[in-house]
Amino acid sequence: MNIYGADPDSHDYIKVSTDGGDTWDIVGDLCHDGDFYFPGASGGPGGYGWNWNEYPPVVNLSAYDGSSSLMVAWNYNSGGGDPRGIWMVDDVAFTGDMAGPDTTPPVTTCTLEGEMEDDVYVGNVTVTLTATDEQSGVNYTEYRLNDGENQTYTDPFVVSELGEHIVYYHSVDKAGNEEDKKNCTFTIRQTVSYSIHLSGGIGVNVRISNTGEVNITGLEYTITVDGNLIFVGKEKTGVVDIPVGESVLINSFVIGIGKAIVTATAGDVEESSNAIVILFFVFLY
Ligand SMILES: [Ca+2]
Repeated sequence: MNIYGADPDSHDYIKVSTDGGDTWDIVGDLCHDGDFYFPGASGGPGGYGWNWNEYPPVVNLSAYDGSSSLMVAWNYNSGGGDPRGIWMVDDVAFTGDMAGPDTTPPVTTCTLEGEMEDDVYVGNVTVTLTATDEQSGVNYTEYRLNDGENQTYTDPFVVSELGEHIVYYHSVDKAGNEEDKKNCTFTIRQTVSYSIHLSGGIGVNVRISNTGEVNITGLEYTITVDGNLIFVGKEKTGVVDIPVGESVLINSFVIGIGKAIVTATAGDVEESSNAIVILFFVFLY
């Protein structure tokens, strides 16, 4: 028999350890908990008895279901003015369904809540991670949003930033089984807004300004100069990226003479103007 930290102040506790005796949980207080007093037996406080020979204490250990090992100890104190405590175990019986060691990782699910149009969210998205584990129970759930830091999940969190998002998540149970990493993805709508301004000079000058709240990438544009005597620069196409609050200036070189119509199209926005072209000068009116 081993003696584990016997202490007269903790006498008549039943304790269990899942780590080989390093730490102990109190699962029964035979001295102070009325559930362990036995009317009719002798020797207990207030007329109650502690006759554990006839009335063995029963402790529910279901909270330890799935533990790979379980040690049980009972602290017994001798009476008298100089009590001495020892831990002892005798005639212990385990009953119930023994599930054996927990080797199955938890299962975590990701739930998204928010207002949707088509399959895109149009406002804040609340992310809820729910983990279950059938044996030892969930120890913790960990997640990461996009390129952020790993963090321990405690409560649902809100994502409000526009764009595409990915939440990586997984859980670990109390037996150390680790769930494979999963992820859920969603998009919060990006509202793209921009304006086109035409001006003349040497060639056609088109300024496209990002007036929205998100960066514009891959915006296709077309500049056409439609006239009978336009020899160079009838059409120019390209693709631009425009950060929030910025603009790009595109020059389309022209050689021609006479009246023309200048049209600039970017995405689904179009601006046009009448023009007179004299060699490589363009006058808009
Ligand atoms: Ca498990």
